[in-house]
Amino acid sequence: MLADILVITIGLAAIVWELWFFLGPRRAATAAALAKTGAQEVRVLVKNGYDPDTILVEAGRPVRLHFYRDETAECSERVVFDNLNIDEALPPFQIKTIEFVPPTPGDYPFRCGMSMIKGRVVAHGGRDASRAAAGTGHDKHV
Ligand SMILES: [Cu+2]
Repeated sequence: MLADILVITIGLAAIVWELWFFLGPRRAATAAALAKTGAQEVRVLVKNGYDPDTILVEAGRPVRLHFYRDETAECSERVVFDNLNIDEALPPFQIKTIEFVPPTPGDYPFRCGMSMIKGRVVAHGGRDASRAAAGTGHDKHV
């Protein structure tokens, strides 16, 4: 009887953890900070994934993503933006800046060379989101 309760309890705990893991809160999207140059800049930590993995920008303005690859795992050694024709190496423990201008509002997904880790740049038409967030939201990787 006690063993049954234990098994059920462990089973329920596993289910709850699994639900939380797959359905729980995601990291919030990060709005790019608008630099004095007019470029929209974000630092992206590359370690077991991309952090942040959702980046909000304004379409038609230069975007500069500063990828810092804090690992040597082969998985993340390249970063690929399929719909921008970008495929670049990310040297470990260095900052690699990827620069582009999202031509139109929409989604610009990026991924590692094997599509195992993923992120996306979401370009919007208005200006408010990136202005409101200018200067904030990216200091945790400094
Ligand atoms: Cu990979």
